[in-house]
Amino acid sequence: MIESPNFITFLNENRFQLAHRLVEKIGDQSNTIAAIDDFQPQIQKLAFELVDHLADAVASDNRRVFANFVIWLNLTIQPELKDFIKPILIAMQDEFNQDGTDAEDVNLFALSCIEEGLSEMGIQSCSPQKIRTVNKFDEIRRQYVDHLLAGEKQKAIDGILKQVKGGMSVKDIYLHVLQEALYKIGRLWQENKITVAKEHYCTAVTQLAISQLYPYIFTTNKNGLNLVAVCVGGEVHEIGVRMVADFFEMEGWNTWYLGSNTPAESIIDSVIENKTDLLAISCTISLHIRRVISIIRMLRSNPESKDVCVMVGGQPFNQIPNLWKEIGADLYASNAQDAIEAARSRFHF
Ligand code: B12
Repeated sequence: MIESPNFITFLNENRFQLAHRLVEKIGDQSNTIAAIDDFQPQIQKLAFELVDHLADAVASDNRRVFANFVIWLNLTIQPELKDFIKPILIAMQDEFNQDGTDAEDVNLFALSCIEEGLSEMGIQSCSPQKIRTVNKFDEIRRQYVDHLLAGEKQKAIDGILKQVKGGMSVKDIYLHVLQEALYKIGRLWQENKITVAKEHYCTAVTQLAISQLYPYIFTTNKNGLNLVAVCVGGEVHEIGVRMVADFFEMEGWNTWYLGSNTPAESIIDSVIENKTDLLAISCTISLHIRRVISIIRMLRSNPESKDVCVMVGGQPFNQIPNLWKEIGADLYASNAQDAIEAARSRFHF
C-alpha cells in the first residue's frame, strides 16, 4: 500500500474547496467552452467526483481506479458536459504541480494517475463485461431480456422456471442468463437506450426471479463451514454477492447474506457471532474500495476476527488485476463459480 496518509487526508478534507478551485481554473482559461455558466452545478459535481476518485486511487495505490473512472465517465456523461472532463484533468495537473500546494506530500503518484486518465480519454470502453457467446444460453437470455424490456415480467420469470424444471442448473441460470442479462441492461442504460425506470424494473423482476429459484437452492447437506456475504457501506449493488452466497449455499455452506450497504461495525459483529470461516465482500462502485480497505483493517486489528479469510469481488476487482492483493484480501474471484473454486483451494470441501 502506498503510504501517503497526509495526502489522502488532504484530499478527503478539501474535496469541495479543491473542486471549486478546479472549476475556477477552467473558467479562467480563455479558450474554455462558453457554456460553463449554464452548467456550473454539474461541472462542480464533475470536478468533485474526479477528486473523489483520485483520492480512492491514491488510497488503493492503483492508477487504474482513476483511469477506469475517467473512461466510464467519458462514455456515460451527458454530451454537454463531456468537453469539461479534459480541462478539469488539466486543471488538476496544474493544481498538484504547483509549489506550495496545501498537500504536504509531493504527490507524484496522484499526478501519474491524472496522466493515465488523460491518456485514456480516447478509449471506447473499460468494461470487460461483454456478452459472452455461450451459445446454449444465448437464446434463453435474449428471450428473457426481450420480455423484460416489453414489461412482460410473468413471461420472463416463467421462461426461467421452465428451464430449471427442464433440468438446467440454477448455477447456469444465474451466471449465463441472469447475470449476463443484467450486464446487457446496464449497457443499454449506459448508452441511453433505456431509461433508469426501465433498468430499475428489469432489476426488480430479476430479483423476483431469483427468489422464485430458492426452492431449488436449499437442498444440500451441510459441510459445517460458515460464510458471511456483504456489500460494503454505501454499496447497493447486491445481486452479485447474493449469487455468490447462493453458490456457497448450494455447496453445503451455512450462509449469512447481509445484503447491501452493511455498516463496517455490523460486518465485524456478524463475522464474530457466526464463527465465520470466510467473509465475502462485494464492491461495485470504485469509490467504495476504500471502505473495503477499512473493513479489512478493522478485522485484522480485532483479536476475535483477525484470522478470518477475506474474499473480495465485484467490478473494480475484475477490471484491475491484483487490486485484491494490494488491499490485503486473501482471495478473489471474478464470478460466483470461480469463488467456489478459490474457496475450495483454501478449505478443501
Ligand atoms: C442493477 C444495477 C443497479 C441497481 C442495483 C439494485 C440492486 N438491488 O442490486 C441500482 C439501480 C440501485 C443501481 C444504482 C447505481 N448504479 Co448500477 N447497475 C446495475 C446493473 C444494471 C446490474 C448490476 C448487477 O446486478 N449485475 C449482475 C451481477 C450478478 O453481476 P456482478 O455484480 O458483476 O457480480 C458478479 C461478479 O462481479 C462477482 N462478484 C460480485 N461481488 C462479489 C463478491 C465476491 C466476494 C466475489 C468472490 C465475487 C463477486 O460475482 C458475481 C456473480 O457472478 C449494472 C450493470 C453491470 N454491468 O453490472 C449497473 C452499474 C454497476 N451501475 C452503475 C452505476 C454508475 C450506478 C449508480 C452510481 C447510478 C447513479 N448515478 O445513481 C448507482 C450507485 C448506487 C450505489 N451507491 O451503489 C455502473 C457502475 C460504473 C462504475 N464502473 O462505477 C454500472 C456498471 C452501469 C453502467 N454500465 O454504467 N444500479
